[in-house]
Amino acid sequence: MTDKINNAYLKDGLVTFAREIGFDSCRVAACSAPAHTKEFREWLRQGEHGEMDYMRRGEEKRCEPEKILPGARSIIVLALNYFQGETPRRGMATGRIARYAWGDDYHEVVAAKLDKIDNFLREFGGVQKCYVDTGPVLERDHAAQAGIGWHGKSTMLIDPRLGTWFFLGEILTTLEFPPDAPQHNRCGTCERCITACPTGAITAPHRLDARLCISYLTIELKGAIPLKLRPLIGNRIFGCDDCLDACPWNRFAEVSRESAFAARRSTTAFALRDYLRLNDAEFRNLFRDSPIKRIKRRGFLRNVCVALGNVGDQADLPVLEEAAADPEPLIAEHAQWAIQQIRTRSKSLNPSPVPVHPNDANERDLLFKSQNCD
Ligand code: B12
Ligand code: SF4
Ligand code: SF4
Repeated sequence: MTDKINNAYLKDGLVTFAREIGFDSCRVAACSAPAHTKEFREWLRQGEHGEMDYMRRGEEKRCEPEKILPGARSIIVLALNYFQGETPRRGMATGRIARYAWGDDYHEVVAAKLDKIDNFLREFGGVQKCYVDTGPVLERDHAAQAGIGWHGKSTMLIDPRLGTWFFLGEILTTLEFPPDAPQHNRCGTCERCITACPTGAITAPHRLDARLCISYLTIELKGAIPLKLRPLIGNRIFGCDDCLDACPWNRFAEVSRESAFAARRSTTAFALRDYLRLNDAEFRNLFRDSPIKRIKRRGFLRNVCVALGNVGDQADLPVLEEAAADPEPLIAEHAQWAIQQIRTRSKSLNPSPVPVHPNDANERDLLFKSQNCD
């Protein structure tokens, strides 16, 4: 009894401390099996994780968090806003990078903050394990259980204040804190995310086939991007935000307090063809401490070639010809494809521009009015 009272006090201290070090939300769930293990296992059985083998390898631990930290009693879930507002639209030739990658790599930013909480709890005898997208944890299930937000139909977790623009971090701890209540689902009859997806990757509410998702294709997939999906990628070169941009709950989003996520010029204002000129050292230098460095020059230039194939013109051909002779076969093949696309387009009497999805603020507001969210 005394322990429970003490831990209720400690929880207040924890939440205050989390806020002080920059987190936007800190809530607690009991350490128990996630609510959607059945759906997760089915997703794996259907192969919808594609080449993300780590998802399959961690199956048992994801379904039973006690296997990660024996004696764990609570899961502390933290949310960190990364929204940066709008950047000026610079046209198709700039390429689009998902907002989460505009600034520094969140893995490092969030992990450093989680370490501080770990140290804080150690003083009270807690043993902890911290994760931010780095371990076998079904993060969104625990976050929903703790009431950080609700499961959107896009599979994104939504907080009514932050929208979808936040990262999650978890701390499994042997300390037992009073759990928080879940939030009720406020998607209502809305299905904006499902219709906004350029590739049909959200195959049903709460179900995403990663093999079709542009985020997967441009970040997780290591090899060639399937030919039939290339035209659907448009000018996206790292990740995708279409189902997030479409979500009416994002109209409430406020700019993050975290300066590490401030947009860099290299992620919001570079011409596609300038990226194509980067050698390996320049690439590493340009994307130091950015999540983009993870896919290396070969993955990034592969994506840039696809984007140029979709939106480029004759002026891009010289730099694409150089890329077509790149010693890295992956880049060379995608550059050849892009050249072919541009030549076919310029021969055509009526070149059709790549469709862009309606995601600017005005249009979103208009659409929100016609939705029945909540
Ligand atoms: C693998 C992965 C991906 C894959 C697959 C995504 C997916 N939907 O599965 C790819 C590469 C496509 C991807 C893309 C993105 N990702 Co990602 N990804 C992950 C990762 C590592 C695992 C997700 C997972 O477990 N997938 C398995 C499926 C089965 O689970 P799920 O999609 O989360 O679905 C849950 C719910 O839908 C629910 N559920 C299932 N059925 C039903 C039915 C009902 C009725 C209900 C209510 C719920 C429900 O249960 C599932 C399990 O919790 C997590 C980190 C982590 N360790 O959890 C980050 C994570 C989910 N990604 C994140 C982000 C930011 C993104 C992107 C926005 C990045 C971008 N802009 O390009 C996109 C968003 C795409 C999208 N709509 O999800 C954040 C999401 C934060 C948030 N607010 O939700 C996470 C949590 C990373 C982090 N620590 O911040 N990602
Ligand atoms: S991130 Fe893009 S491709 Fe993936 S589900 Fe959302 S809208 Fe579709
Ligand atoms: S777009 Fe609509 S259905 Fe999709 S997650 Fe947002 S509120 Fe839910």
